[in-house]
Amino acid sequence: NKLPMQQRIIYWRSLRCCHGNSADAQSSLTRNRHELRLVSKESLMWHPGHIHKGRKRINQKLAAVDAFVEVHDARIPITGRARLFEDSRAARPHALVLNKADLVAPSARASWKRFMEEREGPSSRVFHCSLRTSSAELGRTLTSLMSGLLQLASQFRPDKREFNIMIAGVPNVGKSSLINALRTYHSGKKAAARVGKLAGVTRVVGERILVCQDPPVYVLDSPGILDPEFKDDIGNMLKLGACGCMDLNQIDSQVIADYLLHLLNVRGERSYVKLYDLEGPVTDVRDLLAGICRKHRLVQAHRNFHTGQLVHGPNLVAGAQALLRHFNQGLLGRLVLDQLPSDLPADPPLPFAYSKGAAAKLHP
Ligand SMILES: Nc1nc2c(ncn2[C@@H]2O[C@H](COP(=O)(O)OP(=O)(O)OP(=O)(O)O)[C@@H](O)[C@H]2O)c(=O)[nH]1
Ligand SMILES: [Mg+2]
Repeated sequence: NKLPMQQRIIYWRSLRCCHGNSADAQSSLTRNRHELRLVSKESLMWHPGHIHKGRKRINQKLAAVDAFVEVHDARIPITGRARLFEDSRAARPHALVLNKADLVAPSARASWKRFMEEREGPSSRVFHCSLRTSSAELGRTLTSLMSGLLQLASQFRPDKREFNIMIAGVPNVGKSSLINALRTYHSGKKAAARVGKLAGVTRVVGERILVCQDPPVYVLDSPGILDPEFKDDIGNMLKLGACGCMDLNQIDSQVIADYLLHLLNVRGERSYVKLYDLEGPVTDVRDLLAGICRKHRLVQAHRNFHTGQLVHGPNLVAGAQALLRHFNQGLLGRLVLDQLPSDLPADPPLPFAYSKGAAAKLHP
C-alpha cells in the first residue's frame, strides 16, 4: 500500500509537548504525572501454573546440588528476587549473576556491585554479565564465575569429583542463555537449553546439562520463578514488567509503558524524543504511543457503528509493546530501575496505585 500513512489515519491525538530542557520543563514533566493512575491488580497479573510447579521442583532438587547460581536482571538488582533462593544461598556456595549488564550504563555497575556484595555477604560472589558482549569479555566473566564457584564448592565438599549447579531466577533474565554460553565456552558443544524473547520459555526443571568436561560440571536449568507476594507491591510489578520478566502478551502493556515514560522523564532520559520523531518530551503516555504508532506505522481499523465506515487509528497496544521492546534493546537509555539507598534525590513516589485508599495515602 503506497498511500502515505497520514492519509490513511483519520484520527490522531495532537501531541501535547513540553518543549526545551529547562528546569521548568523538567519539573512540569514530573509534576504533571502527580495525578494518580489507578491500576487494577488483574491488569498486571501473570503467575502461570508452571511457576508454582517450578518452585516445588526447584526445592526438591536443591538438596542434591553443590552450588547455586541466581541469575537476575542487572537493571533491578533488588526488585523481584524470590525469597525461595535466600535459603539456598545460605546453605551452599552461591553466586549472583546480574545479567543483561549491557543494558546498564558502565558507570553504574561498580557502585551496584559493591552494594550487592555487601548485601549478599561473604559466602556469595556477585558478577555483572552480558551475553551481548565481545567473546573475550564474556570468556573472562564465565571463567571467573566457574572458577569462583568450583573453588567454593570443593571447599564445601572436598571429596567431590563432579559438580552439579542449579541455575535459577525470575523469568526471562537469561538463565538458559547463560547455560548455553557456559556449555559452548567450556566444552565447545552446541546450545542445549531453549531460549526465547518472552518470559516463560523454560517450563520445567529439565535434565542436567553438561557444561564442562574437566572437571565434569552439570547444570540444571529451571523455569523463572516469581514469589506469590510479588503482586503486593505495584512498584515491583511495574519494574518486572518493564524488564520483560512477565509475559507482555498477558499483561496490560500500556500501564507498563506509562510507568516507563514516567521513569524516563523523572531520570531526565529523553532519547525517546529523537527515536520517535516527537516535537519534545511528553507526559501523557497516549501521546508517546501515538508518536510510536505514527513512526512505525502501527495502525488498526475498526468499523464505525453508525456509518459502517472503516476508521483507521493508532494501535496503542502495539505501540506500547514496541516501546517495551525498544527499552529492552537498550534504545531508550541504559537505566537501573532500582535506586541505591545513597542515591539522592530519590525518584518521586510512583503516580500509580491499586485503590482509592492507596491513592489517598500517596497524595493526601
Ligand atoms: N540484552 C541482553 N539480552 C540477553 C542477555 N542474555 C539473554 N538475553 C536475552 O533475554 C531473553 C531471555 O533469555 P532466556 O535465556 O530465554 O531467559 P530465561 O531466564 O531462561 O527465561 P525463562 O526460561 O522464560 O525464565 C532472550 O531474548 C535472550 O536473547 C544479555 O546479556 N543481554
Ligand atoms: Mg529459560
